[in-house]
Amino acid sequence: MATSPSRPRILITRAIFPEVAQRLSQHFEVESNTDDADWSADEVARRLQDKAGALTFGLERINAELLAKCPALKICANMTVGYNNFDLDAMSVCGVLGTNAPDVLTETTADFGFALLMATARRVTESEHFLRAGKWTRWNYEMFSGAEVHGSTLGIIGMGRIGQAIARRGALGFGMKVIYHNRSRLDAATETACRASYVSKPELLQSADHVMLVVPYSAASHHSIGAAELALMRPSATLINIARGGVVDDAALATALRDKRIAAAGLDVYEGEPKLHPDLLTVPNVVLTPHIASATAGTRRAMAMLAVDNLIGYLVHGKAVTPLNAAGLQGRI
Ligand code: 8YV
Repeated sequence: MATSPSRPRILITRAIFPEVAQRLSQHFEVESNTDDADWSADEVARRLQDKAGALTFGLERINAELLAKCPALKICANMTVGYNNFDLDAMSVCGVLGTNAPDVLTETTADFGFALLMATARRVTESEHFLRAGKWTRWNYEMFSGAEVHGSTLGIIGMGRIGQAIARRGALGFGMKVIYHNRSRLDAATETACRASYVSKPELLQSADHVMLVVPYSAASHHSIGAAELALMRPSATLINIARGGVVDDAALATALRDKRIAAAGLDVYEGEPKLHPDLLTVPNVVLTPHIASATAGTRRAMAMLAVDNLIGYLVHGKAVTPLNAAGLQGRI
């Protein structure tokens, strides 16, 4: 296709489906990280300095320092629902729109929350390691005895779209009693649809058999599950984190798991990932996955295409689909 120098320039900071770059190249001059190299913050800033937009992956820190080096930048489109990599205040001050990718991953991520809950409660990976190590030589009545899932109490912290999708699975699919805690209580119709009851955080921690974390990361949610909260949980309880690393104090969790303060945990996200707190690797009663809750080809494609819709919508037609700080931008662009 013939290129025009007037077309806006776009940076794709990680490798992505070829059709995503192809679609973007119909409207923009595209620079892609096709090798999926680990660009440093300086490298991202250097490559972004002449770009109007970026397709980002929730990993790049878009803050005042970077923005000062990127005067042409108008939009950063995350292909993730989480956007704790954006300093939205700094972006607003610089007239840069941030967008995320909600909704398209809700059901897939809720499925994975349940996969992790089931694997943790029923000790799926722990027993597989035992089998693969050649240790399964005889049957025993209490071998890998786990926790009941059906009919148990599911406590959900963070009752946004994904939390609600998990509540529906628990109540309708597994006959669970669902309790939740959220910054604000849901309206009565939504509570009824999810068959979920609002409780305080301490009550949830004390009464849930399974605690599922689906809360966004923020200064307020940092280490919101630490030693004190783990001490409130039942010794038979499980903790599932599909939210963000840093919501749980991983060091305190590893200690609680080692001391059997709680029965088990299932984790998809970690403080400082892809590095893990080393103690998490030494306790057997934890299921560990590498941040894959939204990882199906269809969902990841839909997430990337929503980010593309945002870039085209904003830079070509003047309106993004899922803007985060549009109000804060008024008068600045
Ligand atoms: C992503 C996520 O897969 O959307 C989010 O916020 O956490 C996941 O869906 C993950 O961020 C990988 O980039």
